[in-house]
Amino acid sequence: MAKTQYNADSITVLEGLEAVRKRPGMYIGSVGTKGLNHLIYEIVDNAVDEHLAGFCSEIWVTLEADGSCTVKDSGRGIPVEMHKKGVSAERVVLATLHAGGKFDNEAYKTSGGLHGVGSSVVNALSERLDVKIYRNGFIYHDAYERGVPVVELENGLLPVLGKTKETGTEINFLPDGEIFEKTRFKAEWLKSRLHETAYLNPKLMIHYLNRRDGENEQIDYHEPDGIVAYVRELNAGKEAVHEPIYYKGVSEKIEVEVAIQFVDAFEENTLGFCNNIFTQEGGTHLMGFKTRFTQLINSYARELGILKEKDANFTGADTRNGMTAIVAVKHPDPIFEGQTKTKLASADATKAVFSVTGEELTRYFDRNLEVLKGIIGCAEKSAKIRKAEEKAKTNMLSKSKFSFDSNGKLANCESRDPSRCEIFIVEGDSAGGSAKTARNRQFQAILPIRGKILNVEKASMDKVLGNAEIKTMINAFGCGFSEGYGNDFDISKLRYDKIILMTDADVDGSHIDTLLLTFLYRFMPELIYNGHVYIAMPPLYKVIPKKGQEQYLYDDKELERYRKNHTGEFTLQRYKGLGEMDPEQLWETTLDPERRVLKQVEIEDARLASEITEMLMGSDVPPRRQFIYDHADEAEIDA
Ligand code: 0RA
Repeated sequence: MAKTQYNADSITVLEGLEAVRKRPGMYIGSVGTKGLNHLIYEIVDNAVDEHLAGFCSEIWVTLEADGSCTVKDSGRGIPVEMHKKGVSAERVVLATLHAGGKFDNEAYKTSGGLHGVGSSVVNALSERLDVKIYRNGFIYHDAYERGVPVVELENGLLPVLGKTKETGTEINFLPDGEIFEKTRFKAEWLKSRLHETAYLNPKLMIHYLNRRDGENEQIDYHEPDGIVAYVRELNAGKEAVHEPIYYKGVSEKIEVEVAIQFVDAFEENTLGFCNNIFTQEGGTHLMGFKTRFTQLINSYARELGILKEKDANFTGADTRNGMTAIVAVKHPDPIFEGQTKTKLASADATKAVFSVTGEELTRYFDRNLEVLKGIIGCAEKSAKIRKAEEKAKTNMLSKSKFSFDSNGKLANCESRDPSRCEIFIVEGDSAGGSAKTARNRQFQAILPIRGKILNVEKASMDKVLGNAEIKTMINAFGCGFSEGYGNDFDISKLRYDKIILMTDADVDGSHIDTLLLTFLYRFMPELIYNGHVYIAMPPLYKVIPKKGQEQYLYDDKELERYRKNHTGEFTLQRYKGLGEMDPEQLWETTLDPERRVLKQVEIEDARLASEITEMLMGSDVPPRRQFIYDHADEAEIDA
């Protein structure tokens, strides 16, 4: 009698999860490392929902030694009671695909993961998933394999493991190697995400524990100062113009919370969130904030006589020069759009943020005149530079618009079909020369660059645009560029499907990669987001055995493996740089699409990259090297 009854309902249940296994990308974005990490975020988001509903103060996230992940929370516990479908509600939560809101519960409307789905998706994509529920004084247990329950129910209800005074949910899951390309969670991304969650939920305590071999680490994320602390952290190490400004309010049933702090720098860093979700592509909430902020600064500047009657208004970008801001809204029923569904589209969010910002910032500036003057000072600086640079830009572009290669170094390819074309940015003239000989001129263009390119973080706009290397790249790519003050970028004009950085496998080469990536990130970020940027991986060694095949080895691990698996005598040739390879070798190892190894540059998210870029371009060298090395294994291999 204790046997599980598979009735019609449970069959549809299984079909529901099959859909997830068939098209995982639809539910978690991708089956790469990003999608893999997303599994953890789905469960954590559910726990955060419990927090938002007022029932959960702590979350424990553990990367286990066996490669699985455990997420435990002190919420109410997933309901275990009999559901109208005839089984424990837990089975309905974990084994049915929920279209949208969880359990028709109004309290849950302000929550939700990126794709609006829940734990059942994680269940479907896990080789195994084990759940313990602390509720009603008991610990209940259930388990699944690839979404299929493997625990027998008793009259439809879960078995009890024991008694408890606690409440909450504990889910341990192992991602399915049949679904994911790699099953190793990226700890750095997870930590960054958990920290962000802590900033956005100041009353929440998140315990992170890494038990994986050689990585043991334990961090508690608790940020009682919330987004004010977040802004401080983003600005750490920079010269602040004032103490952070904080305000919140409710309008149109939308909760609005904002923290702002200006620093003495020519950059803007405004991050938007809706219901705890980072809106990478921005949206209506930021629009409302920016519009009202610009209006306020302009009207105050006139009132104070800083802008005279004849003066033009500050532009929006002027008023945000040096700004770091977080705009977080809680929307009862948000609409997301955009390529990655991370752009808030709800029109009422514009109104709400506009109105709360107008009211609260006016109140603040009226009482803090010095802060206001400091912020207007940032706008004045920006306007001055903008005017000078607009001039420089017109001069520069009018000179070079139609000269395709301003210093004659580019060896372009013959094809004009961008989907086939590749451009190699090659370090050094000698490697550049070899590459020009070695390439397939049909579709491979070579652009040699000499030494270290300009550090765009430190240089002014006219200097950047005056730099020969950069000018040549902009002209060669053909898609223009975007920068704080204007946007001429048009990806549809891109002349090459792949932009491949080809530098020596040493620290100098990595430094050049970093400078090039910084340039691309700042001026043409879409190229990175859309996966057009690659790093070529030239081999480190060539082994020439007495008997048998010569072979290229791409890193020390491969060499180690080779030594283990080969007994005979062999000569080992170490390449110090690309320049040491003759054209034929260069073709075989680095240019030939059939044999080369490329890493696609993937930026997990713009924030992380921007932080790293700034950190890198600071004056101290050690973290810079560290990044370069760390970054090297981040990118996914595209052989
Ligand atoms: C459905 C309904 C309720 C809570 C949950 C699901 C829930 C899911 C997860 C996933 C991880 N931790 C979780 N905690 C709770 C409402 C519970 C109630 O009304 O008692």
